[in-house]
Amino acid sequence: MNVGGPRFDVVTLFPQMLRDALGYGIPGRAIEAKLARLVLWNPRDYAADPHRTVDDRPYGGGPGMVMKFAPLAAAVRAARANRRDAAPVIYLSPQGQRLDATGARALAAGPGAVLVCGRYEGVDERFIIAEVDAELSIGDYVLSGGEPAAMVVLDAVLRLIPGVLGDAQSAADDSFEAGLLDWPHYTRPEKIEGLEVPEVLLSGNHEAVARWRRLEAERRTRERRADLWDRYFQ
Ligand code: 9D3
Repeated sequence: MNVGGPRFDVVTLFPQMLRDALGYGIPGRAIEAKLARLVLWNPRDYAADPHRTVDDRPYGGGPGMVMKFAPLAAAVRAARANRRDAAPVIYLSPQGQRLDATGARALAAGPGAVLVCGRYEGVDERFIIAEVDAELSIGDYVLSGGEPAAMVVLDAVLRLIPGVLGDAQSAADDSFEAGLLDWPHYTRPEKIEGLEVPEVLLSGNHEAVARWRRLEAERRTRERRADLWDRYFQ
């Protein structure tokens, strides 16, 4: 079960945005190595009229447009029918539960999901009622659509799939996985505009280096992110 890693279907009016963004770096490698699958669905391909209309004016008036039920639902149903499992349909939306490390870990460990990206002012509420299992936000700021959020979700999730990261950069070592911010990093040269590398990092004493890094990570977390620090000591 779940051989080949999780499968993510993304329903989006701009599939090339996702293909492009997830073609690089760690997510690119994960997909290339078939440790995860990405399948893109465009609601415009499921619009029945000659103009392939996907949006319409909001009932009640006001500015902006709303994504129509029919093309969206047809695209999601096509994605679901194309899967052999019953993965959740997740609508990326500012009204959703906020993504965190726990949520990313759950998505990486499961079968995947059908991610739905909205554009314009949002989608017809009846689409959410009929097709959506959960809503997911990436934070309290306004994006121009769900696509950048889907990129963030998939970037965070794909790197957690076993085999995607090498042992050398194991996900378990990451700051948020450990519950701490990162420590400071330095590389050559030893002196830059009067700024020197902390001596311990040049000492060759691996125990002392590990102690220093842990202390710096803790200090920075305490000073910059009291919220994370409190959870670290729960
Ligand atoms: C200015 C538009 N707003 C009117 C009150 C509402 C609004 C509509 C559509 C706000 C954002 C969006 C598009 N955002 C997303 O699709 C989105 C999102 C986000 O904006 N912030 C954080 N997470 C997400 S997930 C999807």
